[in-house]
Amino acid sequence: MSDASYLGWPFFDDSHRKLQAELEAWAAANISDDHHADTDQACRDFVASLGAAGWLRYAVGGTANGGQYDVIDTRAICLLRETLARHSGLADFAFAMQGLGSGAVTLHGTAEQKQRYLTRVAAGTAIAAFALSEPNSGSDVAAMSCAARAEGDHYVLDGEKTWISNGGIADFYVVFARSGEAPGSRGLSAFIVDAETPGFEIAERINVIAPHPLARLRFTNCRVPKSALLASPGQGFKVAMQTLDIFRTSVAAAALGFARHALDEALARATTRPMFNQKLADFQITQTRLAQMATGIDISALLTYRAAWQRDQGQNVTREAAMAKMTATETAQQVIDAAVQIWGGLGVVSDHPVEKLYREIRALRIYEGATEVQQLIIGRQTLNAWEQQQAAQQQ
Ligand code: COS
Repeated sequence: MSDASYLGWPFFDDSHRKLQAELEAWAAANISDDHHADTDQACRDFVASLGAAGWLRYAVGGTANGGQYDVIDTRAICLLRETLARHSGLADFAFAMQGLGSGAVTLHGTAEQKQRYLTRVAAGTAIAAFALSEPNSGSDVAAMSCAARAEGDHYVLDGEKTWISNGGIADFYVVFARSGEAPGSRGLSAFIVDAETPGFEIAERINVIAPHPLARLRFTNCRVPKSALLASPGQGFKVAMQTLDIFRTSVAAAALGFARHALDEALARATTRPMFNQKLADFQITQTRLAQMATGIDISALLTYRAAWQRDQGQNVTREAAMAKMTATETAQQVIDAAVQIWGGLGVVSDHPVEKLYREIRALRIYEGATEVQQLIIGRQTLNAWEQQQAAQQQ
């Protein structure tokens, strides 16, 4: 069992501690991180079991639509992701994508959209996906070219999306497209597209180092009713950013879960491996490495739960979420690398726990805003704050 002393931090209340304890017990009894021969099926199974056990209720907002609370509790989803990630990367993925894929519906859906989609997402009977990236527009969201033109009571979508998690198994996709109200970021809109909509197809399934359902999507004359629009036309960029503001913090939490698992593995090895008539853990060089791992984990946890707590207070967290995501994912990569080193040759054997973590962590430094995008966000916000301070002093 990993260090749980952080649960005593003032960011949490008793409901969070209870949630974490119950989830830990459930995960220990129900989650297996064995090799999954069929990743799609494993993912569907995780969604179904997380839904049946009630954990997906935390991924959506609105008690009338199956949500645990009216507003998503960011600390709860972070604790869920951290705990699930410690047990299984794919279980965490299944939970996270239900939240990210339906986040825009929670934030901006009409009562009808929420009832139709969120209820099933929370029950684990519908799988959600978030379709933002394109072959030529990943970090630069405002450059997207997938088009949505209004035609009578419909919008017609044409173009492609790529790197779409749950692509191929999702029941619906929240798709961002250029509707053209204005150039750049002010001319995008968000739509809910059901997987069976004519004109929608999976163009390609993509295999990655830590297998999970992933695809390139193609829209060809794909007609969706105007009732599928989320928020107002032209608001798509902000809808995407607001969704990412919630879930980027939870990516940090998942990285934290992976890092805690890696430290546990490293400790188990270091305290039992005989070497030069003592144990690996008796060498100061090992202790130094363990100290760096433990400190990096606490730094990540502080930033992650600061951002989560701040959002739960109703404050803007664009900067804090970026700091948490950047730090926790980069640190987890280092912690896991150190765990592999401590395990030596065994650490690179296929499907060894630390070898799996080594593959699992890599994508987190890229998706939902690469580290470089987080740096851009933090840098811009730091400069803005400085300029505002200067302007206020000059008045
Ligand atoms: N919440 C609400 N509104 C936001 C926002 C946020 N978090 N961030 C930006 N906006 C608004 C801005 O206020 C601005 O509004 P106005 O047009 O009214 O002035 C508008 O959105 C455009 O913002 P900005 O000028 O900062 O946009 P940029 O095109 O420069 O892009 C980055 C900013 C790079 C931060 C953005 O494109 C991004 O996050 N990229 C990474 C995307 C990503 O995570 N991709 C992975 C896909 S999910 S796996």
